[in-house]
Parts: sequence; structure tokens; C-alpha cells
Amino acid sequence: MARVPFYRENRIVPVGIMVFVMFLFFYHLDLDHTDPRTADLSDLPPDFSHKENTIKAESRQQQQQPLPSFQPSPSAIPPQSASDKLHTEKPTTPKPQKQQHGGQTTAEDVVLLFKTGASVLWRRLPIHLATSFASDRIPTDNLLIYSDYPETIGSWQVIDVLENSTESVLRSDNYEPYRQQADYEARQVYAEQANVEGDGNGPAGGWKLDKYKFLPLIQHAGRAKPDAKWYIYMEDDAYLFLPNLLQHLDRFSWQEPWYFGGLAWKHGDYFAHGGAGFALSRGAWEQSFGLEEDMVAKYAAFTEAHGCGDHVLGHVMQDYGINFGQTHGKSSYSWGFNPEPHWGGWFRRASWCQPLYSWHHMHSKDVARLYNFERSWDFATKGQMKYRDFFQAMIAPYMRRRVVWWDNQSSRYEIRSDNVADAQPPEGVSKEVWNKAWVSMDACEAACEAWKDCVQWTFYEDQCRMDENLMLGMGIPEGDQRRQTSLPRTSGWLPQRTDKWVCD
Ligand SMILES: *[C@@H]1O[C@H](CO)[C@@H](O)[C@H](O)[C@H]1NC(C)=O
Ligand SMILES: CC(=O)N[C@H]1CO[C@H](CO)[C@@H](O)[C@@H]1O
Repeated sequence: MARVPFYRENRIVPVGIMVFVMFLFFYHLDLDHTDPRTADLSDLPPDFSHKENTIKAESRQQQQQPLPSFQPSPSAIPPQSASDKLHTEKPTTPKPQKQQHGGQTTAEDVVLLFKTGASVLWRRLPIHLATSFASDRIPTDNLLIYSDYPETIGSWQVIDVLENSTESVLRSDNYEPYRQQADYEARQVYAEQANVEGDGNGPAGGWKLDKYKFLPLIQHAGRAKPDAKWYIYMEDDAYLFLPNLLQHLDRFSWQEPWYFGGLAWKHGDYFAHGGAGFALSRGAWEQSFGLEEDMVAKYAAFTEAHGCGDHVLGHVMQDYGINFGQTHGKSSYSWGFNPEPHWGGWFRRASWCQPLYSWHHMHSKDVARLYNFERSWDFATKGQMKYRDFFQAMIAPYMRRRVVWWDNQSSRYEIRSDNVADAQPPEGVSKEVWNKAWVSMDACEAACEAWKDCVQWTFYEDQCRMDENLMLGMGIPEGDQRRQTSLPRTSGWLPQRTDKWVCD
């Protein structure tokens, strides 16, 4: 018997049409609901940890104070600035460029600006050449490597970003390492810190050159790559989750002036912390560097008088009416770009479901394993990688119920034998359990378990510290000298409690 083709089968065709219509319907619903922009980041508390590499327990209260609302002082903006027209129309939410993130902005659209220095280059650059600079991740043409001495490594050219420094700057004391570098080279002396004969540390104080690099770097990049839509800056001891960031950039128009990264501030200027990495749109470049013959010369005195290059750049941006942050005037956003390493930063409920863009103070080993992790992430189907995803893959495996010789810096509450009289238990915890916390490891753990938000604790002698945020920290391994000079500290985690930190 001949089979009827399926499209003539009158039981299948109407059902097929119905299924197709329902699919279209749900697809549209889904588009509306998954729009990441509706999860506006402005509700989030600011993270004040930037610029501070370690978060001290004493200063955390202060760090969690909300920022004063961000209004650049009008006098800081030159009245003649051609940027005024752009500056007045301040969008409060990023303008959508497309419906759903799916890779409209590709690595071809951006330039990755990598900053290093002559005395650290040989230790920090090679791991990136072997991992994060893979040409399927960032095309070689879209990568600019900046140092303070020119080098050639295979097909990579390292640019001396200070090569055009003016005479007056060259005479500055801070430039001594730059001048000495040439002498090292001329005398056939290495500066690799590779522990091989003939090796040296290089000129002392190379870090002093750092602040001079930011303006020439951005000026050079914008001129060398005028067709780029975004300039993405990173330092040699950072890891930047580039594919995650590209999906983020999809939500902004590169023609508009955008400048975002990890929030930092100094002398009344808000700026992107250099170590955490940042993104600058072509629109921002044109509205600032694009208007000047030589921005480096124009701000030479300001650079000389201040300490940090990322701040100098932020000051310039502010002068040209380019406000920091992805909501422009709102400074509350600062998740994603981290000025600390993954083991020294806090995993909080508030950032748990936010996408993750960078970690700073990375060892070469970190770069290798973060690169592996990034490659294992399926961006096409899972979308952006969040703090939660990173935590589950890279942090949680280290966390145990209890580990001796480990201090994880739990610090929201600290109960000691000498302050217990004033201890106030959090809501829902009995005074009896709480006030015993300092007595023993078991009592400390019991107090943490009794406080419903507690996710980690640390016990030492007569001191119990507890926290509602998670930080991995570092242990003290067997054979380490520090085990001879102190008593063991014990730490414990309750990472299973993050099950309550649901996303969506
Ligand atoms: C230095 O100046 C030359 C000539 O203008 C230019 O080609 C080069 O790109 C400049 N270098 C930097 C790092 O800006
Ligand atoms: C963030 C961090 O690692 N904090 C501490 C964890 O414990 C070690 C060992 O006691 C300390 O050296 C770290 O400073």
C-alpha cells in the first residue's frame, strides 16, 4: 500500500501548523523575558573594594556605604567641548542594539590592548601567547601589545608605548628605569627573573613608568585601529573573559561614548580601575582623543602630578564629558570587572547572577586554567557566564566543611572572649548559641549554622569570625614556615547555602 506523504496527511498538517504557531508565540515571550537589560544593574549596591587589593574587615562597613550620586562637576567639562551635545543626552539604560545576545559583536570588531612592562614581560606575556591570544579568540591583527621597550616575539610585535615621550618628561626622575633599560640592553644584561645565569631584575622602579603609559596607549590604539568599534584594555596580570565581554558589548552602541570597567575613584574622578580591565567605545575615543592633536602633551602636567595612569585616563574622559559606567550618570554599576583575584574576592548574593568579565593579580597558572574554563563554557547555548558559574567550577571544589591551616577572612561578625559581652546575635539566632561562638571550633561552626545567612566561618584560639559572603582565601600548606610561627586557624564553608541564591 502506497504511503501518503506527510504533508498530505490531514491529521498531521493541522497539528504541525498549531505546533509551529505555538513555537513562534513562546519564542516571542521568551525574547521579552530574557532581555538582560531589564535586570537593571542600578539596583545593585556599589562595590567599594576597587583600588584596594585586600578588603580589610574594619573598612567593610565603610565600603558598603552607597556612593554619592555621580555628578561630574560642571567646571570640569570644557564649555567648548564638542562633546556637549552627546553629553546632554544621557541615556539611563544602555540602548539596545539587537534583540538577543548571539554574537553580533565579534572579536573582529574590537582591539585588545595589552599592557606590560620590560621588567615583567618575559614572565607574564608568554602564558597569554600560549592561551588567551589564540587567533581564534582574538585575531593577531586585533591585538596590540604595549610595553616600555620594543620586542619581537615570533609574529608578535611589542610596542614601546613611551617612544614618543617629550624631552621634558624624559628628564623626570620617574623615567630613570626607562633610560636605564637601554643600558641594560647595551651591556647584554637580561631582565627576566628566570633564575638562569646572566639574569637580573632589570632597572628598579619600573612600576613608576606605569602612569605615563595610559594616554599614549589609548591615543596610539585609536589612531592605529580607527575602524575598531571597541578598545578593550587589559594588564598583563589580568584575565579578561573576552567572549563574555563581547556579548555584553552587544547591548551598547559603539558610536556612543561608553567607558566602563571596575569602578574606582580618586580626587573626585570616577574611573575604570586599570587592573580590572575596561572597555572604551570608538564613540568615546572620537569625542576625546579624536579631537586633540596630542592628548599626551595636553595632560603631561596632570600626569606628572598624579599617581595612577588609570585615574589620569578617567580624568581626561570626564573632562570630555564621557561619564564612567554603563548607565553613564549612575555610578552604581561595578560588577563584572574585578580588581582582585578570584580567591581574594567576595562572592555575594548580589553579584551571584551577574556576568563575570575579569580577575586581576593572576598568576600564569591562573591564566592557563581560566582559559581552559572559558573554553569549556558553551556561550552559544548557555549565554553569558556568571559569577555563580565560575564559583561552581573554580571555587566550590576547594571548599570543605572544615579545613585546618586555612584563613578565609570571614569578617562580618567577630566574636572573641573579650568582646562577647557586647555581641548582638543576628535575627533568629539565640544569644546562647551566638555568645558561645568563641569557645571552640565546634561552637563557632554551630553559631554559623544557626545564623541563616552565614556561609563561612574562621576560628582561631578564642576568636570566631563569620560572614554571609564567600571568599576562598588561601591555606598554609605542610612544610610552610608559617606553621612554625603561629597556631592553626580553621575555616569552614557552607557553600550549599548558595542554593538559595537563585538566579532569574
Ligand atoms: C610615535 O610617533 C610616530 C610618528 O608620528 C608614530 O608613527 C608612532 O605610532 C608613535 N608611537 C606611539 C606609541 O604612539
Ligand atoms: C584573602 C586571603 O587569602 N586571606 C588570608 C587567608 O589566609 C591566609 C593564611 O592565613 C592569609 O595569608 C591570607 O591573607
